[in-house]
Amino acid sequence: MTSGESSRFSTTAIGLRESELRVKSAVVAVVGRPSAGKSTLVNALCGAKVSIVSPVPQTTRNRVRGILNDVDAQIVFIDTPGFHLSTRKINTYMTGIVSSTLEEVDIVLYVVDGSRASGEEEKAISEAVRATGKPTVICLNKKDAADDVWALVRASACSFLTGAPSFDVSARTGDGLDALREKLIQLSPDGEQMYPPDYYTDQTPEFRISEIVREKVTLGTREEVPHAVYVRIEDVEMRDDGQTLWARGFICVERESQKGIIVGRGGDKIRQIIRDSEAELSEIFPWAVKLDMRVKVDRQWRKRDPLLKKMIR
Ligand SMILES: Nc1nc2c(ncn2[C@@H]2O[C@H](COP(=O)(O)OP(=O)(O)OP(=O)(O)O)[C@@H](O)[C@H]2O)c(=O)[nH]1
Ligand SMILES: [Mg+2]
Repeated sequence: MTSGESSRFSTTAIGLRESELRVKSAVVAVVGRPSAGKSTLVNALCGAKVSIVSPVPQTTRNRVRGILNDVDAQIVFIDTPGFHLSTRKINTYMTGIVSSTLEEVDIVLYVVDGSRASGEEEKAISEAVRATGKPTVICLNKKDAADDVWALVRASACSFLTGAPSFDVSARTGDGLDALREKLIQLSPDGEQMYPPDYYTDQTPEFRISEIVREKVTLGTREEVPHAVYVRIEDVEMRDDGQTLWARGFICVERESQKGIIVGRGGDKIRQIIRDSEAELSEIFPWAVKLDMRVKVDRQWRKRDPLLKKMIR
């Protein structure tokens, strides 16, 4: 389950002796172009759904922590938004998250979509990664969809980051992940467990709920709509029966027309989004989850600094 904070736990607080907590331990930034498969990879490495996934670029907007617990290792992955060269305000916030995450971590895991030719963005990310001087692992992803560009993309990534080991994987099928996991553990310094060993993420229930709802909206709509949506959870409450978690909130869009698309004919679309979200959330949490979501227009939200500052962290 989740805790509210990402801070290190004191050994006495969880009742273990210091000597029992010495493990290989590292914080790893997961960075790369939008849609490279970073979130799919973090989920696969952690063995649990930690971060939302969709074919729409820039699905991830925040730092999302996922924890890999092994017998003698604990790795905390920080999934980040896709690095996208754009001057739009929201993109500059997301790129800022990538840069600050690179500064905080022990190791960088640079994810490259091996099925897609490299471009200016790969060059810019590689430069940002190289500038950190931190141990870096290149992960060439989507091996299951590899074609003639694969070898070229690998050569190009390795030439930008000379000396960094590279791994061919499919985050979707799991192919190649054992070797990648081993390498990351090998590079990790000796240290303490940062979280109790049964934790796989540190996200708050509000954040998890808002992300799953946004994922279902993203998967159920097209074109500009996924980018125009944010989800705000106002209240989360345990029902009296102690078995049902109830959450109330808003799906916010920029325009009336987008609201119409999400509500759908006779409310069909929003009902489906809620059903799909409740089904997945009820798997994630140890309780049934019930949602009360309204769709609301919040014009120009992507241009408002105070909201973006609060939302993109
Ligand atoms: N064929 C194939 N598709 C993959 C693989 N990994 C991810 N995908 C797909 O690629 C798309 C993007 O995956 P995400 O994990 O959301 O990518 P991301 O890098 O987190 O994207 P952003 O958060 O938008 O930056 C989704 O449709 C995934 O199902 C893979 O190994 N093989
Ligand atoms: Mg992502």
